[in-house]
Amino acid sequence: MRLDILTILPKLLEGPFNDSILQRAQEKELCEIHVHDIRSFSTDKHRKVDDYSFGGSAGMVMTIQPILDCVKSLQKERNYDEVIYMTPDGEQLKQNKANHLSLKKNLIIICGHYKGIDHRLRENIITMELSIGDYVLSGGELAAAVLTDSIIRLLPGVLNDETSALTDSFQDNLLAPPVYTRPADYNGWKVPEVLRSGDFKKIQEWQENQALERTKQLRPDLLEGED
Ligand code: 6GU
Repeated sequence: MRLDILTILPKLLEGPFNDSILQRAQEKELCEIHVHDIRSFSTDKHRKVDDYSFGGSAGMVMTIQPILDCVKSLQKERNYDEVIYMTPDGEQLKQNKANHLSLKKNLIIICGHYKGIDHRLRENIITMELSIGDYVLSGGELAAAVLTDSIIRLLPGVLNDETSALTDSFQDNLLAPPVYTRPADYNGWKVPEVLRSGDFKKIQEWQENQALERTKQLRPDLLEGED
């Protein structure tokens, strides 16, 4: 899988992509992540990437030219499955969307700033608009990092058996059961006996039951819809 991320703040994305699981996935050549500085595509002599909003509402708007030129230069090289725009008014990212995107080959992700990008880009080149929740971030970069992490960890070979994504919360619309490690008794705080019984069937039943009960209690909405 190849991800091309367009941003005016490339430095913001260096941290998340150059550590831990995302770094290892790239080193193992399971994915390529390319960060592009939108500003370097600006034909303006001051490398401007934004301008005043028509109609006079407060705040600057990201202009068409540098973003469109960057997207077009990428699309000349290869076919992209989606051109994703990160925006608080997009569809909220859920596990099923991450699963779906992890099967794609090439994705472009555009990070918005200021009051957003010129709406004509959204009408003409964007194929998917995603938000990561009902709150506003200063820009799309952190949201793009969240999206990227949620996709890359699902690629075959990125996680080992012990960290397998199959046992994550949300994969089956259930929260994960509680987990414990040694010591079995920490000054009187005890691990549930069943987990130490060695009875695999009983342990599995307990975990399934805990997952269901915790979901009912903490996230009953997950049990209602398909999302
Ligand atoms: Cl994708 N962008 C911004 N700026 N804020 C957000 C978001 C995205 N998702 C939630 N809040």
